[in-house]
Amino acid sequence: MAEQTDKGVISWHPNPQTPAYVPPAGAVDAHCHVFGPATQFPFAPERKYTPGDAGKDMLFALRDHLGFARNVIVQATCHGRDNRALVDALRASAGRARGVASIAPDITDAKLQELHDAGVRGIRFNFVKRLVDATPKEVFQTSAARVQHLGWHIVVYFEAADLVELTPFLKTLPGIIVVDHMGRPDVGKPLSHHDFQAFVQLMRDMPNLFTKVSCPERLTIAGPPYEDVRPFQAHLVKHFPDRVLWGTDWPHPNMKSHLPDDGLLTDLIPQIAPTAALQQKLLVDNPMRLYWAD
Ligand code: 0GY
Repeated sequence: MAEQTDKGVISWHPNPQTPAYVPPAGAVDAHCHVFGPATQFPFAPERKYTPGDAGKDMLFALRDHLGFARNVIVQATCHGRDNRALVDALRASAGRARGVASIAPDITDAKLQELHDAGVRGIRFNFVKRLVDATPKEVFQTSAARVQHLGWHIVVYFEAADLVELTPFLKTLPGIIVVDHMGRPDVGKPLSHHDFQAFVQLMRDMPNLFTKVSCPERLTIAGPPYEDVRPFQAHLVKHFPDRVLWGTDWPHPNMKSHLPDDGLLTDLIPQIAPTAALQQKLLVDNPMRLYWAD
């Protein structure tokens, strides 16, 4: 269970197992966050949750423990559009981390360039209502246009129930679009259910769409080892091997049911990407193309 401390909620496993699975050389954990430390990087006033500190040193130690080479750090909503903790982590990573920021549409070109120089390669649009107040789609479209000259892509986070409404918007976005956590399917419904098939069809229709086969700990109904989520992950890896990414989601914001063990999550990779060739694409080739192309 998550632990409420006087400094915020701890929802990550303090002693993740050492994975038996060894990721390929250069493997990327393409979805993780940093929180604070709050004394140095205060959380945003508009945040919907307050986590405990989970800073860059902890993240880099986890990266090494799990056998990964690189991280993609995604700006978490608890830091709002204040990307300072993210930028600090990127600069401290010696080139081993790249970032996804949250920006305002009127951000200056100089500030965008500063983010780029730090290692930011994308921006995130969040539609999950429990995490953020709604942003008009036109605002997101302006932000998307602002970052095209930098070659950045767009990360989108939404719930499965919102896919139909969001599809026309997604089709207007320029460049590469990465959907977090497989569009959050309801894993209580079968793989063949039209909700998940609508997402699969969108992957077919939009060659610029990528997805992260991440967050079984969030999507599961059964609990660890997340067998109910595995068919969804494996299906996407099998059918879209060049457009899938994987990440731990450490430090697992808002997890309440249990503390996810990142070692276990790593050990499950061969079950969703069963061959060395698929693992190489999922963990190395695909994220390197998106985040370390320059
Ligand atoms: C995730 C998922 C969640 C939180 C955030 O930015 C965030 O606060 O993304 C969530 O609560 O589902 O990807 O970390």
